Amino acid sequence: MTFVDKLIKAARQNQSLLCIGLDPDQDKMPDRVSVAEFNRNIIEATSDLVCAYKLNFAFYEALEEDGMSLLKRTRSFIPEGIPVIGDAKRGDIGNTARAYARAIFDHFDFDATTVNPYLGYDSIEPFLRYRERGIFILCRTSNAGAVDFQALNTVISVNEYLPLFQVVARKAGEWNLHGNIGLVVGATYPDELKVIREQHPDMPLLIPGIGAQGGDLALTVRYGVDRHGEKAIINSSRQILYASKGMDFAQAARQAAIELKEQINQHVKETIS
Ligand code: OMP
Repeated sequence: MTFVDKLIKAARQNQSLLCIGLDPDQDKMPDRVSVAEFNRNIIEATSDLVCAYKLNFAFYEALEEDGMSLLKRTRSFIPEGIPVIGDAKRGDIGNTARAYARAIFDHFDFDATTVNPYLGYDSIEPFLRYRERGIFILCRTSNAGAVDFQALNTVISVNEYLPLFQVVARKAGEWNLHGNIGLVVGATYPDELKVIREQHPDMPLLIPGIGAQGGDLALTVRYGVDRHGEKAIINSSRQILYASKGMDFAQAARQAAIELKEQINQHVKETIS
């Protein structure tokens, strides 16, 4: 089964476009709970409410020598049918990219990953060879500094200019020979999201920035979903994980996930009706 098939199946089964980002931060967790316990409880409390989980490598790497085993253990807590994105944002020369791809797909067995396109095609091609896995290319990121490079006008041909993020989106279409590419677009840039969805009506879009970063949920859904109201993976991490700092953290996360999932579904209904 391909990543997209698995994504659509989980989204339909749970009636959800919500992706929970499992980004563990010990300063925000109850003191007596280990990271493994925290993640396991969050997953058990929310796995019927999501279309995917996303694990950002940074939060595991920061846990020093335990980090990599916690990443693998957390991945193993997630039920079989739910796709898991290893958010590693890799980008390096081909030989190194092959090692990154082996680690993410063979060792950790993630269903999808995120990659940085700055080094060009040969840095991404080793990931694309894994035809059953999803490769999300950073296109328009959610942060304020996204404008530093991504908004710059780029010469395409004589008298033709496009902002760099649109060049990335265009290249992603050309590189998508196996149908396993998706794009990362921040919820904080709805106008750009609209342009990218119009350019790629069928591509899965990973959309972070809802909750702590203040992205607009109504516009994110309206511009992010495909014509069937699918293929938008709407990520929220801190808003769900740290809904409570007390021992009721898992129930609080469940409640926050239910509310967000229902709001998303309401907007989907309005968008496709
Ligand atoms: P919250 O802001 O806590 O919901 O977390 C957002 C998650 O999405 C973090 O893991 C970020 O690293 C990630 N992210 C963004 O916030 N913005 C982007 O443009 C891209 C990503 C990502 O690739 O997931």
